[in-house]
Amino acid sequence: MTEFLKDFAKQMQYLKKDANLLVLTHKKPDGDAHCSAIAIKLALNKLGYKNVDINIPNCLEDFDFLPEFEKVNCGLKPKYELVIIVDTPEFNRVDTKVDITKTFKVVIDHHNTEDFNFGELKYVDPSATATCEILFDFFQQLKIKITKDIAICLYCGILSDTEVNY
Ligand SMILES: [Mn+2]
Repeated sequence: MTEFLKDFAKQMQYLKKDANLLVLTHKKPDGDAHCSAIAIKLALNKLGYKNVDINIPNCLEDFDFLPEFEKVNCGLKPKYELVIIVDTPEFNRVDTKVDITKTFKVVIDHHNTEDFNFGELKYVDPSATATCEILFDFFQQLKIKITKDIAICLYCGILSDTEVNY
């Protein structure tokens, strides 16, 4: 993760705190998709980025207990300066109508695939049970405080991808 962290930090320093950032995930979003997208948004807010939108076109009401769920799909803009895509390694699985073809893409995922076919900056760890598990380490490394809201997202994402249903 060290190399990714270095590249990520470098990329972020080009952005002003009021830059428009977008978070996306895959079609037919599952628990880890919803949770990791919201967790990233909350973390970017903690880093001082104020304008972070989340686009999950077919987001599920099942997840309306998640923090800031009501902000998903709100305030979408035609263009973004950076997009973070979670939980999918395939460009054709990314779900959005926003044109991101020319936008700098950061991809974070845990799927074991050779079809990892996009992203200017990517981090994949197939040994992780969920993208949310990767995010826990990522946030720790970035010294982002794991708030209650972030913890709810990470916990639910891991629970959802490990099929542990208490
Ligand atoms: Mn997942």
